[in-house]
Amino acid sequence: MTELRVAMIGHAFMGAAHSQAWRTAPRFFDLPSTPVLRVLCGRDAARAAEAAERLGWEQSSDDWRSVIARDDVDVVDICTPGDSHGEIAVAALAAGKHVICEKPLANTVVEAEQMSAAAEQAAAHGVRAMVGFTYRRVPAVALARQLVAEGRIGEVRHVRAQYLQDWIVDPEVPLSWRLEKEKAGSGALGDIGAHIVDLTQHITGLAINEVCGHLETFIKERPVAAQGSAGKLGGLGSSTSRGPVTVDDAAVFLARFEGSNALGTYEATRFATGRKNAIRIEINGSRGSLAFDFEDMNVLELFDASEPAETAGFRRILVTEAEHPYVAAWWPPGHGLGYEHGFTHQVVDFVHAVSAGEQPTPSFLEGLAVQRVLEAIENSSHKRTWQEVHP
Ligand code: SOE
Repeated sequence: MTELRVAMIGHAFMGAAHSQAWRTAPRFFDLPSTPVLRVLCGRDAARAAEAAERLGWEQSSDDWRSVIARDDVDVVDICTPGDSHGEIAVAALAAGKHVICEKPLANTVVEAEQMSAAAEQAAAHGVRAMVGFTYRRVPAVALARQLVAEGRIGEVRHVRAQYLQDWIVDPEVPLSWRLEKEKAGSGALGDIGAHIVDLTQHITGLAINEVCGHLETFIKERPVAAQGSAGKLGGLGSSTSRGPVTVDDAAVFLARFEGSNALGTYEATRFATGRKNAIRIEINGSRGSLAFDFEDMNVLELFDASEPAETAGFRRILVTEAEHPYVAAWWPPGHGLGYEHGFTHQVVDFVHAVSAGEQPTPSFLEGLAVQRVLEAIENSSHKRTWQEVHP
């Protein structure tokens, strides 16, 4: 059994999610190589050391450049804010390390293009890169994609997607990196809109080629965060001074798809009071419909229009059977999976692809495609017109 020695850069919310995935994957799945949690890296040496201890890493470092130069590291897992994804990923690929990078791939299309070009060059030498759109690996989502591909709902007419959160409804929630354009690129659009762009393209197999959108920032100034006060999403503790919010709080957009006359309607917001992490996707086709809500993530709803009208209706499929994607490795039927399992499945698929010398998905090219959609939505909002998504 070979080892796959991992270095993780960043150790906040995503770092914790990725750490549990690296630890858990080989315990529940048969893997061709065993992940080794070699080194965790963060900007502050003491905090990185504490996180390494808590999250199960052998060593810690405060210098990502020296980490990616190490001979005893095979994979670099990037869990930092978007403004450093490009620099770290390009350098890691050039150093011959496989890369997993958190979503969205980058803060701009230009950076995403550079990353995608670096990934293409690296692939020629057998070095692989993947972007972490983890919700693809929720079993109900993976099943939805299978059912669409099998033609169970026929031709797709409507793609309806919402990603609803409410963690900054309170105007006193302080500023954090997710509310800074320089660090995050955009707000709800890139953070959670990126997920529903990726998910709907993944489930339907359709590529968005035109968009019309509007972005809104409801709360334009917020308290400056007090030092060392960040909660899971950077939302606790504030000082008395205030600073500008430089990203969108919410994004709505319409979309058209290449080679299809399907209509897409999308909403990504951090202001859906009461909704915590509601990723709602409904696909209406000529022969049926599918509906998913992450707040009930073990369920996929299916409507089959060929059934007799008197008994037809949305059926709740409890996606916990061994026949369902990824589920056989876990618990008996009905016992359910959670948020963290998507990250474990991501590691499982990554390790299989890398060990087999294959391209893991989603590739950086797919990450770039999402970035192009996001940019077109921003342009549309500024210009107040439809915008093509340029390949
Ligand atoms: C914060 O909005 C966030 O953590 C996103 O950054 C993640 O991608 C999503 O999984 C949950 O919400």
